[in-house]
Amino acid sequence: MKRRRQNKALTQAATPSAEAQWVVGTLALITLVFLLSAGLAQAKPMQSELHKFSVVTVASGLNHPWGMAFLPGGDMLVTERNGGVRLIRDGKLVKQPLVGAPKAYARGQGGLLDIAAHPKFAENRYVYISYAGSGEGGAGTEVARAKFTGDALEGLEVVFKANPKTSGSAHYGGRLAFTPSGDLLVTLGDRYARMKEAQDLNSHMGKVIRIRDDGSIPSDNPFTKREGAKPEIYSYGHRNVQGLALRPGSNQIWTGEFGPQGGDEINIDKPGANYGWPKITYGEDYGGGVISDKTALPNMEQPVVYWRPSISPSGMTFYDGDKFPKWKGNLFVGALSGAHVRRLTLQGDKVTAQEALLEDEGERIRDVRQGPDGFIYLLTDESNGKILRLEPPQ
Ligand SMILES: [Ca+2]
Repeated sequence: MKRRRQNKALTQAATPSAEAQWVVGTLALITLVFLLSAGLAQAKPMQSELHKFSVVTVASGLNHPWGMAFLPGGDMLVTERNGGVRLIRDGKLVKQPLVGAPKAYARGQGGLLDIAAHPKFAENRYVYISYAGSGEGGAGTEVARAKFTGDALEGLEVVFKANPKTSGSAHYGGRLAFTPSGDLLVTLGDRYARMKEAQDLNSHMGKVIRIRDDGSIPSDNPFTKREGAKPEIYSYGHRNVQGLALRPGSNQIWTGEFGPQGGDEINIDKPGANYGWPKITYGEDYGGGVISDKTALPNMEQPVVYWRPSISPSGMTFYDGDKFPKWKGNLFVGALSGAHVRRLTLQGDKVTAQEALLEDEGERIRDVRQGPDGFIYLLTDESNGKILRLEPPQ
């Protein structure tokens, strides 16, 4: 009995010590988590030809983030390829994906793709989302819009479906941009059907299209009066366009597309124009086969620049902010296989210099955008994908 009491006393004596250990352990863990999150927010200094800059991790833990949209008031929406639309509010990633997103065919390169806010978002709350949608025949690029209520998407409504749907899960295109007149541009890949579709005006594959915000056809689209042509088509002969940017101070639409092995291109997109794929190309088939022995043909557009070997140009943007004055007017292109951000200096419509930024980071860059704050935002294409921000050094 006495011994038992003694044991109990020992046990009791041990309890505060265990608690103390627990408290110390928890404090250490909290400190570690704090230090780690402080580390995430910490700016990593970088040197480039024209500017020193810092890379800040805004958020991590995103599943292959694909597109981003900045909303008035400071919110930011980011798509994840596996189906999530994520909200970044007050600079922090909200834990749960938004309810009400379109159901995407998330396989291969398919899934949720880009997201864009309506130019009059402040009035109508519309956001537009592109994605791979499944249906009869396989899958194809679709665009839907919904109203962002502040914590959910409501009233999802499909405004465009690429026709035909086909098997396979590659080359959806999917980049979105609004023109100054309020029309929506959508890029559509060739779905890896290179022998025919991109040149066929009766197919949406391998095209850039232009629609009104409700999905109807602008009357001045180039092929509205041509029999057998899809009236949404704005330009054709593309392979897989994932770069789309309007050049500030001009009416120019610039696109970037993946070539096959070699032959990635940046083009100035003109209504009705043919960009040549697969009749002309600076690339070759994977493994070295010939796709075309021609790099130019009459009535087919030449790229502003092409890359051999490939860098895999994805999202891109012109910089016109005031945070990096010497980068003003430059085109920034996210490179996937190249794993860097390519900065292009332009003189008129000519590329006069190129620089690879963030090469040492080795991140596949899916999208590049300029934020309303004048900083440059990047998405990394990883299962633990990140939103990175380039800002002047602190
Ligand atoms: Ca071309």
